[in-house]
Amino acid sequence: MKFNTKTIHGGQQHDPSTGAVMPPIYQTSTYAQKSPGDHKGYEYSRTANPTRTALENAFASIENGKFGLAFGSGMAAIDCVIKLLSPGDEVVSTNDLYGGTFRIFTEIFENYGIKFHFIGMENAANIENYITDKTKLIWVETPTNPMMNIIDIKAASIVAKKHNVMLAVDNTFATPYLQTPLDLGADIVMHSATKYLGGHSDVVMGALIVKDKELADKLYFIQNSCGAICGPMDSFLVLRGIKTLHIRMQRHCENGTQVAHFLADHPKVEKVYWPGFESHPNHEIAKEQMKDFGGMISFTTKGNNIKDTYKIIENLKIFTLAESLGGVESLSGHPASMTHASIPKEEREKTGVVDSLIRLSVGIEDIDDLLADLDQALSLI
Ligand code: P1T
Repeated sequence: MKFNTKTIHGGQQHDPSTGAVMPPIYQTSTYAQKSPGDHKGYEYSRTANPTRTALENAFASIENGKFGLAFGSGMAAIDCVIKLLSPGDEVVSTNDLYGGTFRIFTEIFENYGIKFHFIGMENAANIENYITDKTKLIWVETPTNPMMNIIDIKAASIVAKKHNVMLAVDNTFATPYLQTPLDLGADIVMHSATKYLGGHSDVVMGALIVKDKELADKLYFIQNSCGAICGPMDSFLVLRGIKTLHIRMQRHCENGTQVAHFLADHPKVEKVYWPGFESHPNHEIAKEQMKDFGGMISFTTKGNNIKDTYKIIENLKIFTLAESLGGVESLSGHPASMTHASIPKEEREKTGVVDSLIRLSVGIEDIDDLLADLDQALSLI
């Protein structure tokens, strides 16, 4: 199946009991057994639930993996990956990443004796310099949140394979519409399914996808043992979201392209971070590993004045000022005080997350309305 068919049919079957085209929301915690162990494949909904299974199969299908796992949030999915490790193990992570990921690494897992090296990965060969005999995992986010840095997944996977360490890729910003990291050599793909996979800003969820059975079994064991699963209603919503992922992403990319160029040409805008520009660092790698450039854009205004920044985000009318991204509606965000507030100022400024940075999640509204909205807000400074 091609991608646009997989989003709708991948891993799906009509409900065996009724023929229902969409899986029912199996709102049940438990399942009748005839005799101990004699059941129809389901025992208890922490372990497995048929609506969640349908979604997990869809995750596996769209990412070209074999096994999918759904969690109660993106953070719960990341938590599951790090629980593969033991005290003393080391992780090499990109230094530009979602603030919550930085927080769980440094404020939760460092307390359990896991060591994290945060490094610039614009040159993936640099990763090798931080690998020791204790390194077990390389953590990549690409494009990164919020600077849209591009990391060469194939090059990172060559380093990972050479040193026999796992490569995990947070594919939240790109989605499998734009790139499939497992095909480029990654071992684990992670998503905040809250974002583009769900697509409608109505659910918080996380996902993991792998190809390897042994790795999948370890992750399922942690998922079941620690219990950070999502419920059947949320599983249904994300499954429904995935069915339109390809058409939504196509429009996000079209609108993103126009917004990025509009901002780049605007006299009050200083810098625009969007991987579609030839001048964007690693643009050539983006062209190689992604199908298009997405609808996430960050920018700064001339003078780097926080008052101007606030004026813009407070006065945008169609772009709602809110955390999160990837829904049908356009959002604006202020990473320094919102999504990346958990990263110390001097750390975030090193990667470009300055006080005047504005992040846009360009939605799928009419492009004329989006450009007019940006124009009126920028005219106020
Ligand atoms: O919010 P949650 O579903 O738990 O996912 C965490 C997460 C992980 N990885 C990336 C790249 C993310 O962007 C996120 C969540 N991000 C936001 C809420 C945000 O506004 O950037």
